[in-house]
Amino acid sequence: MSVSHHSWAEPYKIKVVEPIRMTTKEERVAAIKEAGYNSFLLRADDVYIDLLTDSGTSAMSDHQWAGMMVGDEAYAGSRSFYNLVSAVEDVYGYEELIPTHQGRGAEHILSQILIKDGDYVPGNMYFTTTRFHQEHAGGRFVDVIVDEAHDPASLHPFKGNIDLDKLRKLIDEVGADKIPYISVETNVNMAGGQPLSMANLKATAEMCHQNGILVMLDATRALENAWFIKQREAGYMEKSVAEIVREICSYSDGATVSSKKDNLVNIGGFLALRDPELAKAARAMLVAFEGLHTYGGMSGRDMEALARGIREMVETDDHVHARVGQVEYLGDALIKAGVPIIRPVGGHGIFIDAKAILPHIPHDQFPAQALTAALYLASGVRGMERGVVSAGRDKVTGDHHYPKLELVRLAIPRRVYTQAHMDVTAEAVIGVLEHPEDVTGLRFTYEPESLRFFQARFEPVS
Ligand code: PLI
Repeated sequence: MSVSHHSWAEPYKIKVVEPIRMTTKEERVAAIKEAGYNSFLLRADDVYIDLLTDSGTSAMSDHQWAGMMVGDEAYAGSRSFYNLVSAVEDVYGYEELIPTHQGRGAEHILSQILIKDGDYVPGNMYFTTTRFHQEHAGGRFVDVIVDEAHDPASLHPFKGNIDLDKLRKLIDEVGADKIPYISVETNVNMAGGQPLSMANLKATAEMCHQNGILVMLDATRALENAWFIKQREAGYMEKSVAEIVREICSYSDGATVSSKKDNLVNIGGFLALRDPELAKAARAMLVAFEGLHTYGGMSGRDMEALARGIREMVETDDHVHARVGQVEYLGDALIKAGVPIIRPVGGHGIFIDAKAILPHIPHDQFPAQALTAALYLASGVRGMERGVVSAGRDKVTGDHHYPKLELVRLAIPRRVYTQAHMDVTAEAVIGVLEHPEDVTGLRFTYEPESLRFFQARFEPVS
């Protein structure tokens, strides 16, 4: 599918290293039990290759680290804040910046200022914290992603697309005045890091704006989405990812961003808007829940590193080429070995189809949670469940949401691991698949009420 003309290599060399340690089988047996079979509850010291998340786990550049030293810690009017404002304006094209401690801080504020009790918020598949804040504000999330997104084997090049018929139907059913905005995620995380096309985004924005509905991006992984548009959509091959990111944002009225991903920092995020009145309402929330409007939830050095990370990610196309190239390298190794993973390979990680591997484990015994624990036990590689545990319960009926996708995610941190680490990871996954019948289902011993996947505890079903 790639149309690139040359093979990739990392456009950097390594200046600092951090030792990692392989554990023994006995240590891992004790660690996973102690963690209640939840990879979120493992200590990082007990992990060999950490693919829990690509969030906040990037390696910063020397230029970003230098920025940490010259960050301006003024409470009000920090120079680093203004550097961040101009980076967001130059790269994303939004004029109003509301800095937050991370993505969910921005989601909280956006949901509170726009959603009224009883409103509907359509989106291209849910994300955990995004949907939480929409529901917390009294809204109801409605999935309007294309059907192909729910099919691990579909090779559709834009599985993140909005299904315009589903959106039209929702507008007809509930009325546009009950839909404050559509939440459009770039490179949809829960679908496997799958992009939406520029044409689809444009058509979605037209339908929404004709009906007075705002378009709010979750632009957390807009860079990776831009790379796939460049590879797969007619007319974009000669454009830079910088131009494509700008065009993606041009169709929207604002965006929430978790800067812990594309933006190459370990903490931070922002809400960006066009409408100054809406920005005023957001800043009123900001000072109550995050901090003064010129730092929000970040220190000056965090804002300085972020401003530099935003510019760095689009400085050349080589960065994102190597980033997505490394993910594809792991994906290709697994596909070659016959491991069922979401295809096409996504932007930020590999998503293993646990239901296909563990047909003997019923859905309510959490196949993906069980496979995540088994992979850790066998190899020290840490992934994350993205299935029924992550999906939580229906607010109204109290039943589990049963997503069609029951996945183990191996998310690849940016600029952190080498190709050899990818080889070892592939070997680990292939090893577990030699005896899938050894993996048993799990049941809750503790189930938190909301965002349960973070802190839930389990035990094996005997
Ligand atoms: O973790 P935060 O609060 O900075 O960002 C929340 C968030 C919002 N949108 C999307 C698409 C995300 O992927 C996201 C966080 N993702 C995490 C933590 C992950 O492991 O994928």
